[in-house]
Amino acid sequence: MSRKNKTLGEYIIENQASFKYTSGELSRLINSIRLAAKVVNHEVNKAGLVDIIGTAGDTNIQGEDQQKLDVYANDKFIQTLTNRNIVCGIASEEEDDFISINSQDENNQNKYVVLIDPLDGSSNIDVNVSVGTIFSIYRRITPVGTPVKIEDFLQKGSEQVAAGYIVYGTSTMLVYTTGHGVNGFTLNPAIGTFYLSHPNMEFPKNGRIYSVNEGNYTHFPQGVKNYIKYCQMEEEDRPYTSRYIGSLVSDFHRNMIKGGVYIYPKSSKNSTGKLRLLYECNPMAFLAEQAQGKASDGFTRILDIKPNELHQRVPFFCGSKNMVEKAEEFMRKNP
Ligand code: P6P
Repeated sequence: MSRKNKTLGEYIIENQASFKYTSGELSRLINSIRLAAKVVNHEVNKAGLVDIIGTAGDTNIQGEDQQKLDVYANDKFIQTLTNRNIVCGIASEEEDDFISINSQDENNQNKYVVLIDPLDGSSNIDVNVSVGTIFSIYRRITPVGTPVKIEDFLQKGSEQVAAGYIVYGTSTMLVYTTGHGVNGFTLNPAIGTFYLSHPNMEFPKNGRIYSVNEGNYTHFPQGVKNYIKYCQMEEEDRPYTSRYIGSLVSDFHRNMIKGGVYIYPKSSKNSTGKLRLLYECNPMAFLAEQAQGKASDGFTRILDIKPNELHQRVPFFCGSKNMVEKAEEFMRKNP
């Protein structure tokens, strides 16, 4: 059991050896994400004070208004990862295509690519509700020293070497895994240091919280409707509590601590659901499984889905293992 109050830097050094095939590069990569998280956190926390709220005028590839903090967070993470010369490529939910980072340079020995959702839940920004950053890290599969290619980014989620999120909430936390469990670090803003506050985070096998946007109820598959009614029935440990923040990172984080299930299903409005496989579902699924939880599209394990394009969307059922499996049972009966 890791000692609490250890700093993130100390933790990374201590666990360096347990991470296979790294020459310290992954540690430097996590450290650069730590720096970007502190910079973005500073802006998120003062968003109400400066003219950084409001749409940046553009819309991203998802057709969503880009809030200025979206743009700022995207730029900061890309800039930090580029300046530290650690990765050979970056893909962002806010960018139409992936970005090569000097990968055409035959001397570029960097072997990791990073996929990010720089500010998830951004519609919550100007109502002062928590938002988050999600990141996902793979080793490139094309030869080092050659230009990075789309196949480096379209790997199955099971190939991730690390994944995590920053939640900018009542406190700012960085939660991540490198395949050896999930650990949470809380930022002390007074000194700008992350401390290990939540070692070995795990989803309770059961929970009594379900997170779904019930405003879309009439558009849901019958199996989801039946599962929601199951949650609401006066029976056994039910009815459950409905909690939906509109920010995946926040709902996921609460459910991991208290037990619960998050569902964003397909619907008659979104035939493949809303969440992005590469930038949201794969990293959160890796974390969920490392925290003894489960993540599927209602039928198939998320980490087994072979992506076919950067902005692919999938239905998402994620959280306490027994709750996800109960929801999957309803989906099998009424897909
Ligand atoms: P809706 C934010 O845009 C997001 O991707 C997740 O963070 C969040 O859970 C979901 O979409 C909210 O979507 O359609 O319920 O507003």
